[in-house]
Amino acid sequence: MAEKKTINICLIGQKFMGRTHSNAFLKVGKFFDVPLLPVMHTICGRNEAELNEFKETWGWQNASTDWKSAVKNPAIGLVDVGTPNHLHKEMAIAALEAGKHVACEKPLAGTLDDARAMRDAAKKAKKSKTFVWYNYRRVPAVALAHQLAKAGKLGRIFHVRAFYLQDWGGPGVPLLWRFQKKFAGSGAHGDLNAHIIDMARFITGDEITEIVGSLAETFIKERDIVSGGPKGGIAGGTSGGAKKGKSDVDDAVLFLARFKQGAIASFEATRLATGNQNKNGLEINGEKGSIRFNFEDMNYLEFYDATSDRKTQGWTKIMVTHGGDHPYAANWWPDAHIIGYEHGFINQTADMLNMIAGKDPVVPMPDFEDAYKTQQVLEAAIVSATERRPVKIAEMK
Ligand code: SOE
Repeated sequence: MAEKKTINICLIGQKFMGRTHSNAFLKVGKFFDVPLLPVMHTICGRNEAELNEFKETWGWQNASTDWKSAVKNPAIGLVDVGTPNHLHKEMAIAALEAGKHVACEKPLAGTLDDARAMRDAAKKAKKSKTFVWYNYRRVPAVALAHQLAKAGKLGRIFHVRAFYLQDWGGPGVPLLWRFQKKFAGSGAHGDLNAHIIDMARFITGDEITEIVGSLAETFIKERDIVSGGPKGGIAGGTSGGAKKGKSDVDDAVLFLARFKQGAIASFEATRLATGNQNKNGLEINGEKGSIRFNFEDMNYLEFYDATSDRKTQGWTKIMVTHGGDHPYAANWWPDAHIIGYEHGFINQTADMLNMIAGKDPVVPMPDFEDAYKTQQVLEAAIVSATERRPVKIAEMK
């Protein structure tokens, strides 16, 4: 068998996303016939002891606490940024200036200014490809929803009803970086609304043009300061005791929006929807049909075909695991041998490697330009909530 070409990866970040991405680089070549095999060359992080352990656990060849040198290493082909949002800009731009392909965690950045600088740097770096980890696009059920809408199965779209509900952000959770604007940019909004805005744009193929009204709420205004400064992770973390610090991000943001082709939409993101752990979903209603998705039941897409025989019309619960018909399914298990959260990341890695080799992804991939559009919507919703007015996306330059 001919030896495959390879590409050396430098991943910055060794927490939750560091693990999902490492797992994806490790597995992709086993399940996909990719034109380039990723080599897990360098893992970067701040805590040397943790980093060395991470390197051994996941099989990275090198570990470095100096990301600035690591991204310039001529051996590296793809830099993957999996750090808190305030670091995305500096890291991604340094990697682009070093001529690398760059993958970046979502949201593109904590602020619209940072996101714009990243988009502009990507435009300048003509030889580099950019990718953003909006991983839910590559859940087979979501990819199928995109394909159905594109094939006209929904017809003209009237409604988008999107929600991302989590409940880990109660008062017992300390002041992680995710609760501080200087690190995260925003709270549930940038973390969760970012995903559903991206998913809604992806499935409908349409763009949001206006935020009509928006509500941002911080329910828990002070949180325990963690010893040793803000820690990563989403839950857990140890409280440092009596000292409290200000949480200056939203815990929940709800907004209404209009799409260019006339659909009207609602979006809700919260970390305090008790009983909902990762309920990321949406319903889209069109003239010819509707779709429904909920990540907590991620192997299914529900479809209502309004053009079918009236006698038997009803919601069809499609198990999106059929290799011959469903996106990405052929790379996994036989029908009905279901997949999980990590597979979206592995599917995305396969598409990124294909794209670097000049091939098409299975479904469209967000680059920095595309993710900037999601960032504009995020920003417009915050302006709308703060100034209590409708905001056109075109105002968000
Ligand atoms: C935490 O809210 C989090 O890990 C997000 O940061 C991810 O993007 C989301 O997919 C799951 O929840």
